[in-house]
Amino acid sequence: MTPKFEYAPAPESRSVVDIASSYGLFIGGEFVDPAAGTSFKTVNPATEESLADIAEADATDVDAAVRAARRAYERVWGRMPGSERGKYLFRIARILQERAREFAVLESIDNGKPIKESRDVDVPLAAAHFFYHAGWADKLDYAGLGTDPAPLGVVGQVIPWNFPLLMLAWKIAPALATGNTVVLKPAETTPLTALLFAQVCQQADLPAGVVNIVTGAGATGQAIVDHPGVDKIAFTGSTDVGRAIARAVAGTRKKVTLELGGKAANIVFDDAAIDQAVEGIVNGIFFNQGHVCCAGSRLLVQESIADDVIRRLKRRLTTLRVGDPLDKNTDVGAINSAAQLARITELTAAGEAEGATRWTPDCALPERGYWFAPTVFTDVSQAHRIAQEEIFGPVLSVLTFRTPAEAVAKANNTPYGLSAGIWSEKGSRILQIADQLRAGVVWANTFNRFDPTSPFGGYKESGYGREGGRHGLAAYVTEGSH
Ligand code: TAP
Repeated sequence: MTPKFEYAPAPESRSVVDIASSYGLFIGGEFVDPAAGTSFKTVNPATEESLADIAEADATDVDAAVRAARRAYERVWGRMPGSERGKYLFRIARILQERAREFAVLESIDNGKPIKESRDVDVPLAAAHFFYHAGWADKLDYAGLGTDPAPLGVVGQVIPWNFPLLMLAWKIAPALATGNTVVLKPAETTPLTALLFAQVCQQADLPAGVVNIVTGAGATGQAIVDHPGVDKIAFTGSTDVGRAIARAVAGTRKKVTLELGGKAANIVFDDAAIDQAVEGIVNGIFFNQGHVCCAGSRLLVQESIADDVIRRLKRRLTTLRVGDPLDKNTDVGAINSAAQLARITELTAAGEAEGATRWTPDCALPERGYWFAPTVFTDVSQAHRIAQEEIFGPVLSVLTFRTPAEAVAKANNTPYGLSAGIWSEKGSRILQIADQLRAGVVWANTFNRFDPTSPFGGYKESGYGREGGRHGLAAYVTEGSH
């Protein structure tokens, strides 16, 4: 089948959502100008067109946001019965559902991800996260966190650009359910859905200052981390920045949770249902352009079936449609930024230079915007950079193994430990291998499945702390008496 790599803008989608020409900071329940009056632009990565001017928060603005959050915590939110807090969370969840189309279109415009993913994954999961935590708000005594677990106070939250709304939900929902107030910084390249969420907080009549959104780049995040009035830092992003944050909070009273990078192995055994596994491999690495911390970026396939799996995988990849994120038929959207595209380009060039074999489906990419064709590397050795470093793009490195022991050894041969996948028809084998994998999440005969009830988080350099489920609540309360 001829690949379709066309880019046809879908102008009608823009009419679904209003994008203002400029946005202020959301502090104390209202949009305010930044103290220094500076701003930056957020760009549509599929067209390089500027979408809006975004206020840049400095330390003065962060201080104002932390003070607003402290006031809201002391006067209202920290004292409110859980049953009342739960009502606000239910209200937010319902508004997210009602405005789902707006959120999905805005997310795809600002981030570059295909609309079918923002519509079917990001936005419904974000709403589900609020529904789930709304249910916990009045049941915290039964969460196994000791009796009467108390909130921590003001929480600083810093999130990346790959799932802007969903990461916001992962951060804000448990913090609010447990009675904390929040100062959140979205990533510089994807602030728009966080700013629309600020409007949802207003619409839900959330008390002023319970949620504050401060936009900016790394320096804004650092100002949150360094602020003495913050009781806890929740961070999702790269391992390098995570390390810097761990150093910055060392010796302070601040609690910290870190969700960092990954280099997951997707392990296919010779008894797996191969077509199903091929779908799982494609979803594992090409979902969200591979901008996924738990992406199945290393395929470990048993030697006896490797040729067959690679042949079927390549055939499947020629049917993927790369292009306009707002087109419902698009499978692979735009790379989020020029900087990320440069990183992917650099690492894939290193893959070739180190001797791996590069393959992409025959394709023409749009001239404007940031694009990268789905790419598969074979003849990859464990020492190659493309087998060790997180590429965070639509690039799969294929390695082979002979025995289950070799599969485990190779899967664990990474500084990361976030996720893994196992494909096998034998339940006993799945349980045995899962037990030996040093990964926070192990999927069996599926990949990239998320649910608010299920804790998510890593080992080793993938960070510490869990998000989601009962375990995720623990990060937002003091240790109660058991
Ligand atoms: P980072 O560069 O680490 O950025 C993450 C966030 O931290 C952004 O909001 C960033 O601001 C901010 N930041 C940058 N420097 C900072 C500093 N010194 N102090 C405080 N905050 C700072 O990561 P990214 O490029 O956005 O995201 C990709 C990485 O996130 C990948 O490694 C990926 O694996 C990881 N990730 C992990 C998970 C989980 S759950 N483990 C989920 C998603 C992503 P600016 O963006 O404005 O610079």
